[in-house]
Amino acid sequence: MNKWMFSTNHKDIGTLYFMFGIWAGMVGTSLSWLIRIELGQPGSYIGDDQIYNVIVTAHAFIMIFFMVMPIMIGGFGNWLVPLMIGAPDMAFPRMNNMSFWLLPPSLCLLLVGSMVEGGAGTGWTVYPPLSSNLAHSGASVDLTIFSLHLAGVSSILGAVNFISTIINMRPAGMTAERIPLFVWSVGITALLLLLSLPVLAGAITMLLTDRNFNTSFFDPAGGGDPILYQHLFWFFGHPEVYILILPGFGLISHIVTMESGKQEAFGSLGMIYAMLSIGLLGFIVWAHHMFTVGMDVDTRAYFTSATMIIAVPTGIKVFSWLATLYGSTMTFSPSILWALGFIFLFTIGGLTGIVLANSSIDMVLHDTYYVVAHFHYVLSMGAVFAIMASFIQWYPLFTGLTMNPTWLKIQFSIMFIGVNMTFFPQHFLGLSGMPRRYSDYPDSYLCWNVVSSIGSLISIISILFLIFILWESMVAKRQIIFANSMTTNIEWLQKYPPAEHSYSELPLITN
Ligand code: HAS
Ligand code: CU
Repeated sequence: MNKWMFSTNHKDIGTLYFMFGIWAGMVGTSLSWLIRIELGQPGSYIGDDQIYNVIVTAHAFIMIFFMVMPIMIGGFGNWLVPLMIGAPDMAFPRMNNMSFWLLPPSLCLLLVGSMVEGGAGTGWTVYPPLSSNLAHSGASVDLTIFSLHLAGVSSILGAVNFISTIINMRPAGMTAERIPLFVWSVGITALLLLLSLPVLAGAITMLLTDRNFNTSFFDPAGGGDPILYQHLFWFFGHPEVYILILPGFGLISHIVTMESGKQEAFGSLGMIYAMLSIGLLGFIVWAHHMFTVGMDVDTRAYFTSATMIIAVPTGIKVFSWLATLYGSTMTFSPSILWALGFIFLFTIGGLTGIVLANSSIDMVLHDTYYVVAHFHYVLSMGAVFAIMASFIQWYPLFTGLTMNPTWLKIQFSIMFIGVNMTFFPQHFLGLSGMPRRYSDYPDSYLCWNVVSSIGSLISIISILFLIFILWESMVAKRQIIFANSMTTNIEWLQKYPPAEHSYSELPLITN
């Protein structure tokens, strides 16, 4: 155990991230279940609106910072980036260990913050004045801020590590356009983290001093401005949503390429430029989250236009995946099912994003369930489906074992039904005006809320089934030899290793 905890090996650390992320995912899922229980019937179930808001807040934080990011960047990034560039390990292996071990204390602070003194019911955006010491006296919000500081340090160190690894530890022949797409996606993600997290850190530090040391950065009574906080938060927050999806883009590119039996993704140079454009544009659209603060019409026009332009590089990604699949013989293996699910449902989520980008439409849809539906399509069916596809695709590499492919396909079908049943009706609720972050609603919203809650139960059942499939693969100790799925065939894995190209024979760049 000790050997493992202090390991500097990228695979061990990747595995630690997976275990951490899966555990956090279970906590986050439990919280989402509480939300859907509360909203599955009219009237109050929990009986306390502050507690309801605390649950919503913790759900979002845990899913974003302790589930998706650790699994995608920490888990897949650590496992696959060194392998794909043929490096022996990450550039700073001991710092890599520290990045991981900053997360458990961060999660503890977050959970303690939601359990003491009424909890932090601020939403993941932590807007003042709700998060100031008048509306949230007590230690909860301070603990949440400390939690974010630690998670931020962890991510920044991780980002430095990935950037150094990718720039310095490639073999001599691996020029930029030959770097595998997943490695590109992690590199760009790391850059976004490096540039956006310090802004969040600054904002929450200012909030901390407003709360505890009588500054008034965000308090008009002292000459401050709460809108400043929103600008700072979303300058981080919007790049953050691309941080959550870009590694998924990279993973999906590899799965689609491998499963169509091709050597390279369609338009892989275009894919690289598309990811770079998404990363760059992600920094200049933040105020589309703030259309209702009373912006002048020109600013609204700018942020609407800039936001909509992101559909172009994202469209390049979607159509390149489809073009990669084109002409290949479909295997319908579990991982390609998840990847196809990703492409389809992420596109739906992206299109509702374009709808929300129109500032005049957003005036009515802001803070309604339409927004909740949008971001769950891109996250619960985008980021999570990419994670599922990849975990299944690379499980034989990680463990040497295979999961039952028939069961995996059944599990995919159950989850596909569950998530769509949960989140599609939320578009209707939003369009008819149901606001987010309330624990109750008028009876006219009952029907679709019941459908949504039943859907969430179906998703939870499918996750339990996945845990069973995982457990079964471990007790059966089924080695990767001949399974009826291509992805679980070791010979096939050897023939087509996770990297698009294998450069391991080439000499390392040394400087
Ligand atoms: Fe978003 C709110 C707009 C992508 C996550 N987003 C959120 C929130 C989260 C989130 C978590 O402009 C809520 C934050 C909170 O707590 O308040 N989002 C967009 C746009 C895109 C987008 C334009 N979002 C994402 C991704 C996320 C994510 C990726 C995480 C993984 N989002 C918004 C806006 C809000 C917002 C508003 C604020 C709403 C409010 O009021 O609070 C784009 O990146 C999506 C591009 C993808 C596509 C699909 C594929 C492209 C194809 C090409 C053809 C399409 C065309 C468009 C030409 C567009 C196939 C035609 C348009 C038609 C409608 C047919
Ligand atoms: Cu945004």
